[in-house]
Amino acid sequence: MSVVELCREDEIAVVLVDNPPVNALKHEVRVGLTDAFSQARDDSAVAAIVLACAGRTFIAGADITEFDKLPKAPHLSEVIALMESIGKPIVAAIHGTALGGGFEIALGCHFRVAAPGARVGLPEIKLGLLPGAGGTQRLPRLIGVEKALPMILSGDPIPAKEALQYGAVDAILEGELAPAAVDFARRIVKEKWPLRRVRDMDEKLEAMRRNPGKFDELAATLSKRTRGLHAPAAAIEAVRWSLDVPFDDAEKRVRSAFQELRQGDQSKAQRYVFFAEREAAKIADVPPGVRPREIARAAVIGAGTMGGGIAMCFANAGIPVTLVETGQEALHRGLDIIARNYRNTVKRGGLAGDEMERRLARIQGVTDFAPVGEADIVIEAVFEEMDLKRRIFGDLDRIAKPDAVLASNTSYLDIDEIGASTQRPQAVVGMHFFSPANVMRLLEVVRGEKTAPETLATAMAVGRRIGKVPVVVGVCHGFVGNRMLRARGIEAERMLLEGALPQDVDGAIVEFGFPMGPFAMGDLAGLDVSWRMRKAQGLTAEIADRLCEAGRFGQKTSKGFYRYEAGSRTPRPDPEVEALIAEASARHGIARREIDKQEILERLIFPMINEGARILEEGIAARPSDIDVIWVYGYGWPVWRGGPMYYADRLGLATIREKLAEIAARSKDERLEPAALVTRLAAEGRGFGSLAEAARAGR
Ligand code: T1G
Ligand code: NAD
Repeated sequence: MSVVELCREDEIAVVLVDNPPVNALKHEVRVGLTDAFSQARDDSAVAAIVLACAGRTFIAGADITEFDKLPKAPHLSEVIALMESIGKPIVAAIHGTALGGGFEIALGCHFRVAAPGARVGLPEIKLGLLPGAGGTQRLPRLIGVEKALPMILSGDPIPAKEALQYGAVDAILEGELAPAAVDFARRIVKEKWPLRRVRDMDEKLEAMRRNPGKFDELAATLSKRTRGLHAPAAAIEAVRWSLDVPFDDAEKRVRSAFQELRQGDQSKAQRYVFFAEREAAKIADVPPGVRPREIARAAVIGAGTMGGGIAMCFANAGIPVTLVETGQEALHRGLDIIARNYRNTVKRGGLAGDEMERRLARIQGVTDFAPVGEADIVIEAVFEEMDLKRRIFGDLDRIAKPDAVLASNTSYLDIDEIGASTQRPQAVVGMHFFSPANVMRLLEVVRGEKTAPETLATAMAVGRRIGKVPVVVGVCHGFVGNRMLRARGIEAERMLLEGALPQDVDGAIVEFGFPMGPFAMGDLAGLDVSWRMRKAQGLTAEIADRLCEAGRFGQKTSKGFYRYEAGSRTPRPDPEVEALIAEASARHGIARREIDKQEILERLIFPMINEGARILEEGIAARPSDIDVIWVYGYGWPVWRGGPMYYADRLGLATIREKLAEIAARSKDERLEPAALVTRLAAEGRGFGSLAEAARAGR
């Protein structure tokens, strides 16, 4: 079956793309499009052409898997140039998502019609690329730079209604799209609508051409959060060319800028993360036939820091949620924080007022457990105390629906032990959200020994439905993310004793690409949270313990590893902390020394990688790429570095093994000795990536 069909509805030709699952523009599709449009051009009986797609979506872009190979002609821009040369009306009929090259080919049509639920966008920036087939030149011409540049730099699609308001689509058609699009094309022919190629539309650029300073202002505002990334700067330059470079010259420049980014390390890493995120959704031993349960209502126990955010996730996804607290005071404290968060989003223009009201109305606050009996999924987010959690799961066992999923948001505790406090451990699973829960996209789905496949599949499906990136992990202390974080934290503390200061350590990892370092992060989360946990486990952290004993819990007390001026979240070095650290070094008889950035980075990152290897050895994570997805979506690992395990492979495991041995010797910590997996793969000249290849090949 060919991936592109040409059929006729009398005088209207329909070019139909059918390349499941997302009609990606692989080489064969480009060849098929070239043939179909050429035929339609040469057939005098054809008065107009409709470009449509079979399956669940319009073209969702170029085939990303082809980017690791040499590009083959015809290139997408050549297909679009052919379309623009035909001189017969071409209508793009968009359903699902027209993304990247898919939206670019639609911009190469004279008209765009969309189904009500359709979305259009240019997400290339999320792959470390820029739109390579005219999106940077045609979209500004169609909707103006003020609208086009934010779309290109965020990479986020917009819904059909907004696209219509912007002029990115010409009509939203109800009912079956393809026949409606054919009728639309017929009207164009019958009423002789003027044919304009988007590339020839300049009127929306005039104002900014006369005042290019406005472009610089807009670009500066929009590129605030693009530190370390190459693609945003390249995309901004390309859109600037739409103002002052002739179309065809600009296209040529875009093409070479695109090729340069495509071959760059950043885009390779971001493409790796794209597929890693999709791999993470596949659970090896849960047969594809296992259906997730229908979730019509949720319940959250505890409306504290996490419970409130989790309830918002469900309300945002349109799922009614019951929020349970111990008493009215705690309940209203939780509900007030939720309402305040929504109001702030509305104030920032990120949410319409009426939509806020709808979401708030979906959250029902109670202080009695009875309503939990109506929920299909219950997520517990009370204090991190095992006895309390076991008591609550015992209550849930009696109250919750027979087929309800019972989940815990515990950060560290044993899901099997929690499950054992019920008669239905098969329904118990961990759903570990990250703070702030309504913002952070990562969700560690903790699989207990007795967690049933349906329970797991349901937790994963719910995770995707509330906009999270769910990753399955096994039961161990701290699961995957927090366990590796702890390995990093121990070495960070050691470096303070040996000579570094918090700002040195944080500075090095921020330069590497993290949004913040371990000490500023500790201050943000509250040093008392992990202090309470360390004490409960008889663990110590020399400096952090001293700070907590001095009542320095971080931002919440305006003092932690740093000091914070009133109303400011900016960490400022504090001489009191430096004195406390120097005194601790002296007490340990440690002569403080200069520790350079490279050493700091290696001692923060390599122990994490080593712990990641142990996590793979123990089967706590199914794939190295799952660990990378966890760190990119939960812990601020820079996406353009792919993740700790991907990064390790770039450096080479022989180097990692060697460095770890050095660090272990200096820190006299056998935990830092290279993990067996690191040693084996290094000896075999392999990387972590080869494990996934072996798994895929069934070896
Ligand atoms: N190329 C290759 N494979 C793709 C793909 C693509 N563009 N998009 C999806 N897949 C695979 C995916 O790996 C998965 O495979 C399956 O399809 C279903 O995807 C020239 C340079 C469209 C919103 O960035 O955002 O055009 O795991 O699980 O949740 O300027 O896929 O089943 O084996 O994500 O319903 C720009 C990427 C490319 C869009 C659907 N386009 N795709 O989401 O399904 S660059 C994108 C998505 C470009 C031009 C440039 C989403 C989706 P498998 P899925 P979904
Ligand atoms: P929190 O102290 O902010 O909130 C806990 C809430 O639970 C409180 O409001 C308390 O009143 C309520 N509660 C206690 N007993 C209850 C009961 N019997 N019934 C109903 N409500 C009850 O704590 P948090 O930071 O939201 O943490 C909650 C859980 O989430 C813990 O297990 C924690 O480890 C985990 N977690 C926390 C974070 C984080 O960054 N704070 C991140 C991930 C997971």
